[in-house]
Amino acid sequence: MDPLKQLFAEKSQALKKEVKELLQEHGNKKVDEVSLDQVYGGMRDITCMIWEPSLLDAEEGIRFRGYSIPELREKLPSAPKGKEPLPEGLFWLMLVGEIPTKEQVKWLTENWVRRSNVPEHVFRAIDALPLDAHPMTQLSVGVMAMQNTSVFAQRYNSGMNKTEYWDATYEDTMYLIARLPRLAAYIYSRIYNKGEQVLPDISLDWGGNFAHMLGFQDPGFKEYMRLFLTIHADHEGGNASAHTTHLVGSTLSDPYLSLSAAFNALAGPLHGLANQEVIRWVLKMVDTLGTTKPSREQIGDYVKSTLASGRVIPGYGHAVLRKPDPRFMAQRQFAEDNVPDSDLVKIVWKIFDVVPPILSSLGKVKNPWPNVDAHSGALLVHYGMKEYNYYTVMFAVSRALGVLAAQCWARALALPLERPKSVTTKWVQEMLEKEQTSTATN
Ligand code: CMX
Repeated sequence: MDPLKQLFAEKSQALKKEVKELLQEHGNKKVDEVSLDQVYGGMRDITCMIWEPSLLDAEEGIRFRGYSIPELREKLPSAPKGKEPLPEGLFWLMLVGEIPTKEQVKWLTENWVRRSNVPEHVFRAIDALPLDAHPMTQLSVGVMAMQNTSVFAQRYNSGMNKTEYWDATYEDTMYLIARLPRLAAYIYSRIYNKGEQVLPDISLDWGGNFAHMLGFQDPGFKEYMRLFLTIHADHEGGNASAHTTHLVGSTLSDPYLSLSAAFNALAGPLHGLANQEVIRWVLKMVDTLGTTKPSREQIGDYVKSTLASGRVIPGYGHAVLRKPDPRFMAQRQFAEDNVPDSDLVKIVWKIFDVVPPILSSLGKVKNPWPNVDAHSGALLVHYGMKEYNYYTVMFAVSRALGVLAAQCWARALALPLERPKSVTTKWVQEMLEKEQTSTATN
C-alpha cells in the first residue's frame, strides 16, 4: 500500500470508529432548525452534511483542515525557487489532515506523473465535439470518456466488499487528478492553438506542468498557477460543485461520474463560470468607456447600468461569505507583489472600491464583497492567457482536489445515499392552516 493510502486508511478507520461512538451517544442531538425561508431559499445555512477537507466561516473565510490561506502560503512546500504553495501539498493536507513534508509532496508529484497517461480514446471523444463546444462541456465529456477505466466501477462489478469502497475510490481519485491537467491542456490546445499539443515535462510539479502544457513558460505564470490551483480547490461541502459530487457519489456512482457532474454544476454563471463572466464584463466596460484607465465615477456608472439592465455584477456576492473573500485577497496580494503595473489589475482594484457601496445601497444583497472570481481573470490576461471561456476549466482542475478528497472520506465513513425531503406549496399551506386552526381553538 502506498504511504498516503496507508495514512488515509489509518486516519479514516480511526475517525469512522469515533463517529460511530459519537452517534451512539449523541445521535438525537439537534444541530439546526429549518425555516420556510430556507426551504424556498436554496437551503442556505442548513447544517446537514459532513465534509472533512475544509470548513467555511462567513466572516473569516475558508480554512483547510484548520489552516487559513495565508497560513497555507507560509506552511505548504513550494517549488524550487518558488514561494507559492504546491497544490499537491494541499491535497495531502485535505486527505489526511497533516501538512506534508517536502519529501512527501515530491512523492505525490511523482506518483501523479506515473498515473497521468490519458487513454487515446478520450482525445478522440473530445475531437468528436465541435470546436465551439464550451471548454467546460469538453472537459466534462473528457472525464466521462475516461469512466471506462474506473477502478471503482470495475471492482464493484466484480463484487467488491463495501469495506473496500474507499480503497477503489482512492485509486480513481489519484488517477483522475493525475490526468486532469493533460486533458484540460488538450482542450486548450485544440480550441486555441490549432491542436498543437505541448507534451508534459515530467520534471515539473503538477501545477507547473499544467502551465507548461498550456504553453506558458513564464515562471511568474507557473507560480500564479500554483496559487490558483491551491485556493480554488475546496470551499466546504455545500457549494454546488462540491454538493453535486457528494450527491451523485452517494448513489455509488464512481468518481468519474461524480466529478463530471460536479463540473457541470461549476459551469454555471452563478458558480465557477463567474470567472469568465467577470473578465468579459470588465473588457466590455473598457471597450464601452473607451479607456484602459477608467475613473471610479465611470466604473460606478457602468456598474449601475449593468444593474439597471437586470444583471448581476459578476465576481461579487456570496451565499455564505459576509466579508471580502480571502481567496480574492490572496490574489490581490500576489498581484501587488508581482504585477503592480497592469491596467487591468488596477481596474479590478478600483472595482473593489466602487462596487460594495453600490450593492449595499440596493438593500437586498447580503454580501457586497468580491469573491474568488473577481480577480483571477485580470492576472490570467496579464500573463497572456486571454481566452476567458477557458478560465472555468482551470477552476475545475483545482476543484477536483477538494471534492475527490471528500469523496474518499464519504466512502471511508460509509456515508449513505443522500435523500432529503421535499414538499409541495399545497403541503406548506395546509400545514400553516392546521397551525392557525389549532391556535384559534386553544
Ligand atoms: N450583483 C447584483 N445583485 C446581486 C449580486 C450581485 N453580485 N449578488 C446578489 N445579488 C442579488 C441577488 O440576485 C438577489 O436578488 P433578487 O432578490 O432580486 O433575486 C439578492 O441580491 C439577494 O441575494 P443574496 O442572498 O445576497 O445572494 P445569494 O446567496 O442568493 O446568491 C450569488 C449568491 C453568488 C449567486 C450572488 O451573489 C451572485 O449572483 N453573484 C454574482 C455571480 C458570482 O460572482 N458568482 C460566483 C460565486 C463564487 C463561486 O461560486 O465561484
